[in-house]
Amino acid sequence: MDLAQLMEACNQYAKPAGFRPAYGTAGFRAEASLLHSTVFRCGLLMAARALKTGAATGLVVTASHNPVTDNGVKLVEPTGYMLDQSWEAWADKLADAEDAEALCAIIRDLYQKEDIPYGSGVVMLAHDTRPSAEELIKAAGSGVKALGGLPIVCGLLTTPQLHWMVRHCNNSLKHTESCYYEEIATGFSHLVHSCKAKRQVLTVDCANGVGAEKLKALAERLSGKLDVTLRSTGEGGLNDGCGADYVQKERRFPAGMEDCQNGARCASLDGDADRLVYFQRLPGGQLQLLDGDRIAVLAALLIRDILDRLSHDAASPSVGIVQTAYANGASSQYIREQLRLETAVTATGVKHLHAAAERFDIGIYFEANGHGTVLFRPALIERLHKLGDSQEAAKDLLALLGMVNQAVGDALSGILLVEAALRRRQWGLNDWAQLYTDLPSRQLKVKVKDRSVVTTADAETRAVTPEGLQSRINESVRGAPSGRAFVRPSGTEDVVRVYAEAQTQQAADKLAQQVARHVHELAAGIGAAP
Ligand code: G16
Repeated sequence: MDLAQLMEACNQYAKPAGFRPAYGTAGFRAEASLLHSTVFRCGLLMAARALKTGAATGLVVTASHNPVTDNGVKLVEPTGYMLDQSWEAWADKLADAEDAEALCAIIRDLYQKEDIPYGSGVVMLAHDTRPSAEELIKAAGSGVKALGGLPIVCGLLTTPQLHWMVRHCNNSLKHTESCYYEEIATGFSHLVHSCKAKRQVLTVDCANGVGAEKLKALAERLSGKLDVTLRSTGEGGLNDGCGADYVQKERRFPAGMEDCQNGARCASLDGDADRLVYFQRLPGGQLQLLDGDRIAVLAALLIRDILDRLSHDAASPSVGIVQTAYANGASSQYIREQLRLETAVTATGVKHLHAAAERFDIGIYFEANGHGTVLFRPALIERLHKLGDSQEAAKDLLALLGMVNQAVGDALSGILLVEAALRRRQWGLNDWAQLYTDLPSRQLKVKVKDRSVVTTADAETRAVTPEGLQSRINESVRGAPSGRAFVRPSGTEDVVRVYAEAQTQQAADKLAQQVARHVHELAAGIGAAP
């Protein structure tokens, strides 16, 4: 490490006065113009992480579901997973260092405490469609180079594509973008090759993000096996009145799809294509949402259908579903009572769900917002390869393994998962929707002076501070039939989130509003009370 060179580079990316970046649910996010120093420092961090692990790491410049004026950075482990949580504190320290001198001192400390060897770490860089990406990618590259590392600029990609590439690169597998399409498309083609179900057109709201171009490429690779019509492909604002977050939270038809016909099969991606929700118009005109909870249930049914045909000497592979407190109570009940599968509940954030899903041979994890995937344990993969010579069911599971992104939730591979599962059962959206009825729910956001005053415990189901908030929530919940509510500070937006569900929509709305008022009152809300 050349200290003089490092100091000079650090001086070029000064932190804006008063800016206090903090690693959140999935990395750093803020208004784009504030982020140059943060992204530069993440370049430093990931170059160091590459040296520590002796493998390539990754960095994606994206603010996912946030507005186009924001940006952010997601950090990728050599496994393709999110940055190891034990390093989040280093990310925070680096990002928050006041000046170049303080920054260099933290780097020295990092090298010493983590016993980092000197050398040149490889960091793969990608970005979404935000106009601020170009400058921020330059900052990330400068950070990597300032530690003597090698930035590999992969260009415009979905976040899950970069995660997939880093994982494949470190496993010495082909890891180009076209190999990504090839692998997930091959798995899909295998799973649907003998399906008799009539194919249905899927209309996809691409949130005016990177997913439009990449889904088009995937559909071309599948030449006619997947019929998609793309909307919000870039003509409007990113995530503006469209996208998975909008559809899931607002329960409204996204821009450009207000005219979708009753029963037409529709889906929404988010800005970096790591979330997926399905929806349709009901005869009464309302939007029916098929969210991440339902994708998890559908994936479990597909896996159960295949496992029922697998004969083997050893114990049946364990299958489990991981959710968060946002999971609709009806979905959790269905998983426990009808599917009879083990469940686990974690705090929000793929990093938490992913770790919990690794405890099963086949771990399905999905957040209600549509972020998730299906993980296979390495020992099971080995067994399946042995059984695959003689058994179709093992071949099917291996095809599923290739089709679903093992690194992180991926909306493109998620579409293939849903379409394959529906086609193999000869199901339409109604069959899927009829598995259970969601409890009515409502989500609200409350702006407060400092969201960090709200802290939680028990997988975010209990507010620890501010004092008195949880007892007020309990009191409100008692007044709502089948009521449940919780609050938590967002890790991607400057708000406190409120979730409520109850037996009727009116009761859920009322409960959410009451809880939002408690937050506003006890956590120094900004503006008028909700
Ligand atoms: C990110 C995370 C998700 C999380 C979401 C919302 O999604 O990857 O795991 O559910 O943020 O987090 P919060 O409620 O803390 O704002 P994305 O799609 O925005 O990257």
